[in-house]
Amino acid sequence: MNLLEKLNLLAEKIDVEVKTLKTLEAVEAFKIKVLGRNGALTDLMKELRNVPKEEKPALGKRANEIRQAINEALDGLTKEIEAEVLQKKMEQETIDVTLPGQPVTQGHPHIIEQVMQQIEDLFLSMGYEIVEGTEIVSDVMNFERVNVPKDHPARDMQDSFYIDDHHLLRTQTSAVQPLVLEQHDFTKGPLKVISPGKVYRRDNDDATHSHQFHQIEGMVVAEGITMGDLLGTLELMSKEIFGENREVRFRPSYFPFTEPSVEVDVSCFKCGGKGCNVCKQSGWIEILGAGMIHPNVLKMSGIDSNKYTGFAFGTGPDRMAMLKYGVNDIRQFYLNDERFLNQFIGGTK
Ligand code: FA5
Ligand code: MG
Repeated sequence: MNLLEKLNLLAEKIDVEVKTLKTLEAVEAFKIKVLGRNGALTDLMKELRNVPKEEKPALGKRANEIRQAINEALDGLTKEIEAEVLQKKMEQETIDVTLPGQPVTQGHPHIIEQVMQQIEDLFLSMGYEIVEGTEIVSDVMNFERVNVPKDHPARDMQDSFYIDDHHLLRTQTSAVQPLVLEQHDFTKGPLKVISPGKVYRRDNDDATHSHQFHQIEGMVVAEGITMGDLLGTLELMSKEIFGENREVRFRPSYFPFTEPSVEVDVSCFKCGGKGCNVCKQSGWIEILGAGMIHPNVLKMSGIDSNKYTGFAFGTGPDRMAMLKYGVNDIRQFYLNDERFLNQFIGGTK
């Protein structure tokens, strides 16, 4: 077989083989097999050296035609395969707008936050201001300035987390009282303030006690404020949170910073007053302490206690949320179990 015949035979074989190539990898491999350094066509070109001079131009031309035809065929094939790959990818990735979307989880305020907001709204509507205190306070503000000196036995009721000898995590929002009292300008009108926030105690956790909980302090100071104002205010708040029909009782109590003092209890939601493990068999759950601000507290903040009187209260929103929603263990609020929390998405009203 002469070289021209060999070239033509190769061209025919290539025509057939090109049609079987299906992937970019196969195209590339085929190109090397034919046009590479030891490729089939390259090998035939080497034989050109041995043919008579006058035959060389025609054979060279034929060889070049074949090479060009192969290149064109393979380029075209490459484009076709690439287009097919793209098409497949687009088909696979098309968005089906009729499929249901990914659900978006929407958060909601924690149940205690909801109760606190409800209390805040009530007092804002009555013209109270909201002030924020800090959670780390001095021993002076948490205790001494509210009439609880160093050796006072009342300190035992509020065992505390100390940070150093003089600072602690506040055990009560009453720690804001001295600051609020000393800053108020009575020529501008009465003092009416609430102060919500977290407080901390070394209490042993049980169904109604947590080592971290919330309080909302309330204070009203002006000329002529009486115990009647306090009781009316507390009754209003209880009705707002628990409705008209829940039983609420006032019980005489003791706080070093109020005189006289009261505590407010709400009938236990679980036993209805008979006594059970939630209410410690008493039938009642305490929600707040309150009283008429002790003259010593006013005096220590530079207020004339003969001219001005006032009341203060410290409510526990955690306990209120328990009572309002029948939650039988305060620790549920702090476990962050969504199954529990998601029961209260609806709001408090
Ligand atoms: C006080 O903390 C006083 N500062 C309240 C006060 C303010 C009295 C102003 C007079 C004038 P007491 O320790 O009783 O008082 O706590 C108040 C309320 O906080 C309780 O009625 C209860 O609702 C809540 N509370 C107390 N300890 C805990 C606790 N460990 N876990 C959850 N709630 C608590
Ligand atoms: Mg108490």
